[in-house]
Amino acid sequence: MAETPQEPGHETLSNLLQESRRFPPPADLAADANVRADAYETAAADRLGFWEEQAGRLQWERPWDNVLEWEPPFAKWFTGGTLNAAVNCVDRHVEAGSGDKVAYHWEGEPGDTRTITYAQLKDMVCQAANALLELGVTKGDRVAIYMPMIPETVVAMLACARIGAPHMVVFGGFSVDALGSRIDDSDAKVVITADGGYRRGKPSALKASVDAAVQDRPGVRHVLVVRRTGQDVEWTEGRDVWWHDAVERQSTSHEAEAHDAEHPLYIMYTSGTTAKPKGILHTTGGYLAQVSYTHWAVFDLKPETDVFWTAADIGWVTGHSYIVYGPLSNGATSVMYEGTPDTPHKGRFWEIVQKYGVTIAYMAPTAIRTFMKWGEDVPAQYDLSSLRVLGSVGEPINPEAYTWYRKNIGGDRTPVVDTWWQTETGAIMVSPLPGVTEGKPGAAMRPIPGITADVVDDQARSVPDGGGGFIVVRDPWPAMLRGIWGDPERYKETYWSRFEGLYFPGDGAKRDADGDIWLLGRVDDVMLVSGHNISTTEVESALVSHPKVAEAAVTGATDPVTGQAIVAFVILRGEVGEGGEGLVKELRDHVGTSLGPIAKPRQIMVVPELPKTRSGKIMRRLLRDVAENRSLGDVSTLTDSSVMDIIAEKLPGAK
Ligand code: 6R9
Repeated sequence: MAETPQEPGHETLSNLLQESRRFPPPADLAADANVRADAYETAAADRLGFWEEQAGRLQWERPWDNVLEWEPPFAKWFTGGTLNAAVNCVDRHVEAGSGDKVAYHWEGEPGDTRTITYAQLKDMVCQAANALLELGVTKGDRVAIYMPMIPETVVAMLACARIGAPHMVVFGGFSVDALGSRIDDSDAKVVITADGGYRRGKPSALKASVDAAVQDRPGVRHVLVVRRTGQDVEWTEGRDVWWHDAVERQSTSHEAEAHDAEHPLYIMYTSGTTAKPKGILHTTGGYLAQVSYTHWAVFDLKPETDVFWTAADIGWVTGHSYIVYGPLSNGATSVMYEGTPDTPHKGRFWEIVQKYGVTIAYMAPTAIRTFMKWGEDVPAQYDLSSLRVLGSVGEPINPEAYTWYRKNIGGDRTPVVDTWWQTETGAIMVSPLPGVTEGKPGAAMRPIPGITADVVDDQARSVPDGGGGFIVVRDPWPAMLRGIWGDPERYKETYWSRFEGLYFPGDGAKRDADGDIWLLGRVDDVMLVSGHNISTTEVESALVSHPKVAEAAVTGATDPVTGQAIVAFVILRGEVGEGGEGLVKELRDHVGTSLGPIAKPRQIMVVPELPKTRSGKIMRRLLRDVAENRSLGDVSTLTDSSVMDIIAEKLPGAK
């Protein structure tokens, strides 16, 4: 452990380096894999040529003149080229004879289902595009989308893309304030919403939040409303329009214009910690090229036979890239599910896998840890033998969660790809390749072909094997953000000022003895305890490796003696109950044995829930507020704001 004398602030704990479990790719998958080991070298030898080849996966109206124009830190990819993202996702598959192929097996939470073919999707997208034009939306206008997980959400996004109106999707769980501030910042002209959606067995209202948000925002000229739940809604004549009135009477043909490769495709806000949310801007050609390539390469997608399921919300970048643009650009068949994993029962996800024969499933570690908490008997009741690749995204996956996922969901057979990326990167950046990489629980392994990510120390020097520091990206990549909407200075400052000439995503990382990369969470979350840098991820992983713990969140709280002290919040596994008297000591000792005495939490609190964002990320800053007895900061991006009340009930200090 990190007792070796080094300069304070430089050491990393070494427990994860001891992970010795290895899972080589299954022989049949490797033999037939989309990507082989030589892809790394080929891409490195001619990076731009490699991405040019990937852009060739798409249908271009006019080919590009230049692959890359790079005026650091501003990149333009495939300049001079023109294409239409919606045509690439839909029309071209229909034209190629795949109109009858299923684009989405959609499953509503109450159990209603819809099957949408590529031909139907094309008609719906054209109708919606015509309706948006009729509502006065023109190329370049921003359209806000605040929707449940229903097919019309995808249709709305593609209709915007088709006419060149950047969409701005706001997660349906966000508050009125969060929606309002995003409408302001992006200056959206139209909001597309639904009366409500189903969550946890009940219709939850969306239109009411939109009403509250647009009330004092006359810039929003129309609200287009899908009827999903049939619940009562308030109606503002002239402004509000039903989808079934405005869209369904439109012609199913719409001549799509090809847009510049650099035409804005969408804006997606990331919440940040305290500051105002950043509108991350993505453009068309480079984004689509990398999303399409990574979806095909990282999941070994066979569009003819696979059934792909990203169990995430479309209001998260993961939904944009791997429910919508990746799968559709590859002509894949996807599953889309509206609701929560425990409605009406805890086996809902596995029932869906069994029902549709899902072959590739992609989800967040937070979901996996929840399934661990519910116990392995739940998935054991379903036939999951169709699965051949599993993916993880959103947070570091603890080695324990990885092995549980592989064993209980993947039948000890499927590779698990731990994919590291961000809203800002647009697409997967660091990940194993399922037919090439020997899986190692907890490690995202190495940059995918064509990406030059590295781990550097605070002087921007590449760290040797066994070293820790920060993840950076050396060269521009096609799906990179093109900036922060309306704020180029903040873009430079946030991502390009920490290390000269390098993109800094804000995550800590280390390189193990084999040279493989481990992501350690946001650097803001790193704790400094008696001069030692300790990552929250490592303490959390140590806690989760205890058989009684399902989930753990760790934060640093100011401490008069050690500078910062480690405070842990744990959720126990279902069968453990309250845990009993000796549990806290047992857990502290367990962390001490796994990581060393310095990493022992000062305090461990057993809680029923943890505060999380739309993507399942734990909002550690709120826990820090609790640990330091402060009133809570901004909670508008919590998926469920009642969680903090539940924690408060358990803990005297929390308000
Ligand atoms: C796709 C997405 C980005 C942040 C990122 C990092 C964390 C995502 C991860 C991961 C470790 C992984 N993150 N994937 N950390 N291993 N496989 O999550 O985008 O919501 O913008 O979050 O999520 O901290 O910087 P976004």
